[in-house]
Amino acid sequence: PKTIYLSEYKVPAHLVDTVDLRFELFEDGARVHSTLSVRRNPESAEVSAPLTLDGDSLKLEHVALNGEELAASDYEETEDQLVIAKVPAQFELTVVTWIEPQNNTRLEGLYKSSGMFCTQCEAESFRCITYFPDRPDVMARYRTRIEADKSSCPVLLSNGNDVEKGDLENGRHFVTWEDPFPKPSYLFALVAGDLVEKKDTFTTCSGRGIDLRIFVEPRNAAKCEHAMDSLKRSMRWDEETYGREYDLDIFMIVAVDDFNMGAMENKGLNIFNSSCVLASQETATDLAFQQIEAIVAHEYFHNWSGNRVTCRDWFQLSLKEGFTVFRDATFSADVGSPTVKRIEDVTLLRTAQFAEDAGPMAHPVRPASYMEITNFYTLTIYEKGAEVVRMIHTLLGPDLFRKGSDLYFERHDGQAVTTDDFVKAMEDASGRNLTQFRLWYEQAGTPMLTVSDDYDAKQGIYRLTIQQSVPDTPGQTGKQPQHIPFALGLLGASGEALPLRLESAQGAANAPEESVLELTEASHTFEFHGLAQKPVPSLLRHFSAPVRVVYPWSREQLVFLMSHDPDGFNRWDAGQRLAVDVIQSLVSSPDVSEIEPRLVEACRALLGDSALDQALVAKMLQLPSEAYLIELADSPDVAAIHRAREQVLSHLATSLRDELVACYHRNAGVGTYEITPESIARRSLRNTALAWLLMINDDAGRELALQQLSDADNMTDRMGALRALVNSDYADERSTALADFYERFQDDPQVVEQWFSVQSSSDRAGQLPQIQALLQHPAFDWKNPNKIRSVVGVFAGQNLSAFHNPDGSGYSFLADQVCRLDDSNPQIAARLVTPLTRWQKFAPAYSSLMRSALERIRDKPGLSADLYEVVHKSLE
Ligand code: B3K
Ligand code: ZN
Repeated sequence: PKTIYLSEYKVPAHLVDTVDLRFELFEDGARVHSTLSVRRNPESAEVSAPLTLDGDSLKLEHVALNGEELAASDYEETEDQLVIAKVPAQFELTVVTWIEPQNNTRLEGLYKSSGMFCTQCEAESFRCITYFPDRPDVMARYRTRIEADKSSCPVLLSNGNDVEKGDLENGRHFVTWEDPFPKPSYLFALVAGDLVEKKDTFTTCSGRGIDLRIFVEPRNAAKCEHAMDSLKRSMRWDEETYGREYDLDIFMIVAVDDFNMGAMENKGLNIFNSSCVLASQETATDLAFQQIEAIVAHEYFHNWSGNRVTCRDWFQLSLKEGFTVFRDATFSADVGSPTVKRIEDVTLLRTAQFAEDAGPMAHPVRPASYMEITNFYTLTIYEKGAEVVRMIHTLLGPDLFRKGSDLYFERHDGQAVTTDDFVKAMEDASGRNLTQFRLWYEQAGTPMLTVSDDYDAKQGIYRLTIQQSVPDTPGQTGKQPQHIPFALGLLGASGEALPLRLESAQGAANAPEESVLELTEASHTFEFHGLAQKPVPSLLRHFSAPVRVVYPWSREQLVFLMSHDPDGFNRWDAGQRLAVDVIQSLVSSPDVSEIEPRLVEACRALLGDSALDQALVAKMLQLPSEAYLIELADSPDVAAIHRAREQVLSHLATSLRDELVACYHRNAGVGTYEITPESIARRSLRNTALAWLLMINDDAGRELALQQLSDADNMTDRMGALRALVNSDYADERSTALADFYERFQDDPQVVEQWFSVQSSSDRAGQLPQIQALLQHPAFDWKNPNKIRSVVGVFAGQNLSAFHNPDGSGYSFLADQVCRLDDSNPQIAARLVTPLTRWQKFAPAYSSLMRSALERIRDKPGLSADLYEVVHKSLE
C-alpha cells in the first residue's frame, strides 16, 4: 500500500456535472449502467490529462464515449482504475459494470444485509459500484433508476425526490430518484428491500412541509418512535441554533443490521446501524436512547456540515466530523443535562483519544498523510476535532461564533473546502486572529500544562504559572506552543467564588468570578490581586481545552472542590482525581487499611445529597474506569490496577452499605417510565447502588437484584440487575439470570448484542474460555459487525484484566480473530486490533507478548491494506 500526502493534493483534471445511474438488481448480482457528463476542469493545469476513474472489484461490461462503444485498445483497465487516454474537452461517458452484492462481506459499496440491498460509500466505496472519479471534490447531480423484483424488493430508495415509478415485465418494477443538490460520490445511497415505513411530517421555519420516513424490517415497526422524535427535535434545533433549514421535500432513515459503523449521512437517505435507531422501553437502555438521539442528530446535522458544504479531500475529514460532533454535543447538552454530557464526552476523550494521541497512530486533527483512509475515522478526527471547534466557540463567544458559522455556510455552500476555510470564516466574522490557533489542526499529541502557584500574603497577590509543552509524536518533534483557552475560578476558604482581578487597579465590583485565560507562550504567569487569603484554584473549568493538567492538588483541596466548586464539571473532576489518587496509592502499596477515609465520607455525603443535581451525583459515584487508570499510568500493571480498583470499590460498598440500600429504595421505580434527565439519574443511582451491594456479596442486594430482574418494566433496570448479578460471586444466580434473559430476548438482535456485551465485559463471566464459547453460540455471526464488536471488541476493550492475562492468551486470541476477519471485513479487523497497538505503553512482561501477537498478524499472508497500515505503524 502506498502513502498519500496532503502536500500532493491536485485539483481534479476532470469534473462531472451529472450522473445518470440505472441499477438492475438480481439475486445473483447487479448490473450498473452509469452515464456521466464529463468536462475538463478549467482550474487544472493538466490540459491533456487522460480520464482516470477509480474502480474496485468491478466487472467491466461496456464502455462508450458519446454513444460510441470503445475498443479495448482505447482504454486501460488496471486493478483499481479505468484510464481513457484520449478524451475531448467535454463528453458523455457510459460504463456498464457487473457486481455481486450478495458476496460482498466487506460491507462497502453495494451489499446485502438480511435480504435487503443497501450501500455504504464513504469514504472510497462508490468505486465498488461503478467507475468514477471517487473523490469528494468532484460534485455532481445524480439521477438514479432502480429496477428489482417487486415481491422481494417492494421498496426502492435513493437520494433526493422520487420522480417516476412503474411496473416492468417478469414481476419487476422500478423507481427513479433525482437529487437536485450536487454531491460528492461518498454521499450516494441506494436501498432495496421489503421494508415498512413509519411516517411523520415536519414544517420548517419558512413553512415548508417535509415528509419524514423511517424504513425498517416489519418486525421492528414499533421501535421507531424515539428516532422520529429525535429527528424532529434535531431539525428544530438546527433552525433555532444555526439558522439551518432542511432542503429536500423528504428525509429518510433506513435501519440495517449489518453495518460497519453507527450511521451514514447520505443526502436525504441516512442509513443507520439498527442498534443506532431502534428502541423501545423494553429493549433499549437509557444509554441507548441517548445515543440514538445523538446519532440521529449528528447525521441530520451533516446535511449542512458535510453535505451542503463538504470536504475538499479526506485530510479535511474533521471539517465535517469535528464540527458535526460539536454540533450534536451542544444539541445533547441542550435537550439533556449539560454537565453530564460534558462529563461523558471528556471521559471518552481522556480515556481513549488521549491514548490514541500518545500511541503509534497519533495524527493531527488534519493529518498530513495516510495509507488507508478508513483507518482515520478516529477519536482524534471526531472528538479532538470537536474540542477544537469548541475552543473557537469559547474564544469567540456564542454570538461571534454564530456569525462565523453563518458566514462559513453562506460562503461555501455547494463547495468542497478545507479546515482552513472554516477557520478563515471564523476569523473574518469575528476579527480575531487565529493564526497560532491553527496549530491545533497541524500538531498531533496532547498538550501538557504544568501549573504551579504561590501566594504573597503581604501584597494579597496570588500567582499562577502555567507552562505548556506538546509531546513528540511519530514523525513530529519540536512542537510550538499552542493557543489554549484556559477557564478558571478561585475559591475562598468557605467555598465562595472570589473576584478575579488580573490588574491591581481593578475593583472587586467589576471583576468576574470566572475568566478564560489565553495561553500562547511556553510559560505564562498570571497575578490575581486583592486576595486576603490563599485561594483554592478551580482549573480548566468545563474542560475548556483538550489538555492534560498537572498541578500538585492535595487531597484536602480535592475534597473541598468536590463539594464547593460552582462548576459541576470540576466538582466531578475533583472527585475523579481523588479516586485516582487513592487507587494509585493502593497499586503501589496494597494496604486496604490505608484507604482514604475522606473518599468514603465524600461518597457518603453524595449518597445523601438530594439538593445536588442527581444526574451529577450519579456520575460522581462512578469510579474512574480501569481503562482510564491504565491511560494515566506509566508501564501499567493491569492486574494490580484491577485489584486496587476492586478493593476501593469493596471498601466503599462495605462502609456505605446502609446508605446504598437507602439510596436504592429512594430511587426505586415510581410512576411511568420516562426518558428525562431526572428519571435517567434515578435509574442510574439505583443501579449503581445495586452494583456496589453485589460487589460485596450482600444478601439483601442479591434479593433486590432478583426482584428487580423480575419486576423491571424497562431495559435499563433489567440490564442493571443482570449486570450486577453477572459481576457478582453469585454464580448460580448469574447463570440462571443469563439463561432466562436469553430465552426471553433471543429474537431481538439488539438485545442479544447487549447480552453478549454484559458477559464479555465481565471478569467473572468473560474469561477466555467463556468468550470462546460465546463465539460458538448460535446467535453469534461472523458476518455481523455488531456481534463481533459485542464479543471480541468488548472483551479486548473493556474486560482488561482478562484480555491482559499475563499468560498472553488474550492477545493471542485477539490476533487469531483479527486474522480471521481480515479476509472478510478488513475495516473491522483494523479497528479490532487497536488494543494490541498500544503495546509500548505496558510493563515489559505484557508488552513483549503483545508485540509478538502483532508480529503474527503482520506475517499473515494476504494482509489487507487496512491492517497493514495499523500493524506496521505500531511495530515501527
Ligand atoms: N460519516 C460517517 C462515517 C463513515 C465511515 C466510513 N468508514 C458517519 C458519521 O460520522 O456521521
Ligand atoms: Zn459524522
